[in-house]
Amino acid sequence: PATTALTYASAFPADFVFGVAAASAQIEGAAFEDGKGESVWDRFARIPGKVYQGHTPDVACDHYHRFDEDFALMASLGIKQYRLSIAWPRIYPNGDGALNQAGLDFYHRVFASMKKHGIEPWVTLFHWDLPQSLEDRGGWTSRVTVDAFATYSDTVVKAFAKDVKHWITLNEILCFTLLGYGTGTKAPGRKESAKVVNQTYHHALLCHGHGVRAVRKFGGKGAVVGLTDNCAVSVPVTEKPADIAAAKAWFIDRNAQILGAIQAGKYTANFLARVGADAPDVRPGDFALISLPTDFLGLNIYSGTFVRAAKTDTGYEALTNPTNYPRADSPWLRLVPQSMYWATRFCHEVYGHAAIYITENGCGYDDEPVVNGEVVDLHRRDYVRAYLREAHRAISDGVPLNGYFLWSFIDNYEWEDGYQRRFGIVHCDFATQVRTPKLSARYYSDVIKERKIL
Ligand code: GBH
Repeated sequence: PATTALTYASAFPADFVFGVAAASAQIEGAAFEDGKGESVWDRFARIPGKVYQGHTPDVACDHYHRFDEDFALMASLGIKQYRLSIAWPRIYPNGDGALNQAGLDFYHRVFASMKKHGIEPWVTLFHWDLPQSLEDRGGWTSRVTVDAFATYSDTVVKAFAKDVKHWITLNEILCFTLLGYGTGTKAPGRKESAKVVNQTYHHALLCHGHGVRAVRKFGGKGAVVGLTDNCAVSVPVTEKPADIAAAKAWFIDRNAQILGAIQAGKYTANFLARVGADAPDVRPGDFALISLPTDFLGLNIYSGTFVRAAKTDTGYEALTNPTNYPRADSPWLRLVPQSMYWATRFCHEVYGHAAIYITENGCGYDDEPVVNGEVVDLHRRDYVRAYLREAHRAISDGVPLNGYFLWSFIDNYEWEDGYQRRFGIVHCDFATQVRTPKLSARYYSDVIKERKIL
C-alpha cells in the first residue's frame, strides 16, 4: 500500500533565515588595491611552507571586482541573506590612524548592489584579517589592538548603519588566537606560551565588547549584534540521560573561556583553577565591557566530539574518533550531523540566549571538477540535508534557532589550505574566475524556496 508520509519534509518557521556566508580575505582579492593595507594573511601566505603551495589571498575569487555578478547569481538561487565580513585593512590600512575613504566606498558599493538584488547583509567586523601594522605592534597580545578595534568598529558601524541591521563582532575567537599564537598554523604563525595565548583571547573578548558598544551607540533603530563562536561541541554517545548529562558537563568545561566567561561576567572559578598561573591579566572594567548584553549568539557548527558518562573525576569521557570514522577532506571535519542539535541545545540550556543563528555550516573537499558543465557534489548535498534535519529537530525541541548560513557561497581561499580545499556551493575556477553552481546550490535553492527539508 502507498504511504504519503515524508516525515523529514517538515517545514521551517516562516521567519527562519536561510543564508550563505563568506569572509573578506577569503573571497575579495584586490589585496593591494585602492589603498588597502597589508593583512597578517597577506604576510603569512608568503612565509615558505605555511600555506598549501604558497597560495596567497591576492586574487581569491576576485569578488572585489565581481561582487555585482556574484549577488546576481545569489539572487537567482533565491538566497536573500548573506553573511560577509569587512576587511579592517581596507578601512584603516595601518589598523589605526589614517582612514582610507576608498575602503569605505567599496563597501558602500557592495551594500548598494546587495540592496538592488534584494539581499540582506549580516556583517562580521573581524574575520581574521588583522592589519599587519598592528601585528608589528604586538597584534592580539597587545591592548594597542583593542584600542584600534574600538575606533575601527565605531567608524564602520557609523558608516554603514543605514545599510546594515545585523552585526557580528568577531568570528571564532579561539581559532585565530589559539592557532595564530599557539600552534602557529594560522596567521601570524607565532608559537607563544599558554600565558600569552590566554591574553590574546582576553583581548579579543574586549574587542567583542567594543563591537557591541559600537552597535548600541551608532547602529540605529532595529540594529542587532552578537558574537560568532566556534563552541566546542559534544555529542552524547547514546541519548540516555547519563550520557546527555556527561556531554553537557564536558560542553560547559570546554566552553568556559569564551561563552562561559561572557555569561558569568568573569572567568569562572573552575576555569581559573584549570589555567592556574597562565590566567589572563584582567583590568578593572574589562568584564563590564565583555559581558554587555547581546541580541543573539552566532555558532559555526561543523563537527563534534562524542562524549559518554564515565567513572572519572568529571563524570565524562571524550572519545577519539577512529581513523576510519567518516570525514570530509579537511581532517578535522568528521561528519557528525547531531552536533547541530546538541550544540544549539546545550547553548540554549546553559547560556539562555534569546536567539541562536548558525552563522556557518558546511564541508570542504579537494577534487570537485566541473564535468559537462556540472559539479555533482552529492556529498555536500547529503551533508547539508543531514545537518538541516538536526537543526529542524532542535527547533522542534524548543531551541530558539532562528537561522542558518551555509559556508560557503563560493569556493574560496581556505586559509592554510589555500585554494585546494573547496567549501562552496558555487564552483570557482580560479584560473578563469568562471562560476558554476554545484548540485548542492540547486538543492539549497529548492530548500530555501520551499522552506523545508527536501
Ligand atoms: C571556519 O572555521 C572559518 O570561520 C572559515 O573562515 C573557514 O573557511 C571554515 O571554517 C572552513 O574551515 O587544525 O586540527 O587544530 C571552522 C572551525 C576550527 C576549523 C579549528 C579548523 C582547526 C582544526 N575551525 N579547526 S586543527
